[in-house]
Amino acid sequence: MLTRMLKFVPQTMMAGLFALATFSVPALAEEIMGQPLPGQIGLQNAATPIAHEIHAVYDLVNIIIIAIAIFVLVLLLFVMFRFSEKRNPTPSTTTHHTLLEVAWTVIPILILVVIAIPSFKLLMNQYTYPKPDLTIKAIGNAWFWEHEYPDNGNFTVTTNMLSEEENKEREAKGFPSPRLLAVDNEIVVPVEKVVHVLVTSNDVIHNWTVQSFGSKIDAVPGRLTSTWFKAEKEGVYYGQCSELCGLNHAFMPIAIRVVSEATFNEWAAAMQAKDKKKAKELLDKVALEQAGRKALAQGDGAASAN
Ligand SMILES: [Cu+2]
Repeated sequence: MLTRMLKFVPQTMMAGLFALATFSVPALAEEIMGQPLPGQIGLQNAATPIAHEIHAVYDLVNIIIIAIAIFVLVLLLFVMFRFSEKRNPTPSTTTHHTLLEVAWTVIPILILVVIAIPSFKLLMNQYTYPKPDLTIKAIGNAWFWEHEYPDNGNFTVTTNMLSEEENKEREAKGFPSPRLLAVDNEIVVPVEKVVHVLVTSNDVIHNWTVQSFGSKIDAVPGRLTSTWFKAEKEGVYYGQCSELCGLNHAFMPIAIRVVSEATFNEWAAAMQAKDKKKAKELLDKVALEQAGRKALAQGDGAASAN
């Protein structure tokens, strides 16, 4: 808890200052979607309507926080200067000021109302599930994820994180393979479709989190929780278990490959037919295509598509 708070405080402050300075993420970051970037401050890029809304609320609250902090600081400095013993040797004995007391009660209430309105709207939207195009079931295990596809013949994708050596091997073959995020078996969903995720656990409490989707929900043994997302762009989106669950808590990433509907159907058919080789080949092809697009957009030409 303490380390969490220690980490959280400077990050929020930095992000706040950053938001004040620019109100956006650098243009380069725009193209890399679902993973953290070196030196990044602020939130990971939004890739769903809910994530966009989270960003809007985050920005609004940050602006209010910074404005209040500056106001209080200026007020303190003013009081220290104007009412120091030297400049104000005989202090006033005033103890009440009705108008001022009403103001410092009513203004904070109004500020809270301004925060509450978009915040409640966001909460409502997060828990209002549009009709699903696809439902998957995420099962947390110590320490890996399983995802079942009941709509497509009930096959299961079991996901384990790649080791350092496996990462290097993948990189050598031209696949982007971010450390602590890349996995052996990605889960696949179609782009621009509403996906419901039913979440549970086999052992202890885990948490199914994908930052760019604005999805974060506890995976509780014996219970079914849920979240939903509608990915706006093709690509790969990474998340992590976000409930301290034990020894390898930090090493059970979630990797979601968002693809066209046709590619999804092809992948799902191969998985259903237990043709794992074909499914894997298809995903490798898509991964290279998507990485190539990303590399071109960055203008560094290192597409490495072979
Ligand atoms: Cu976990």
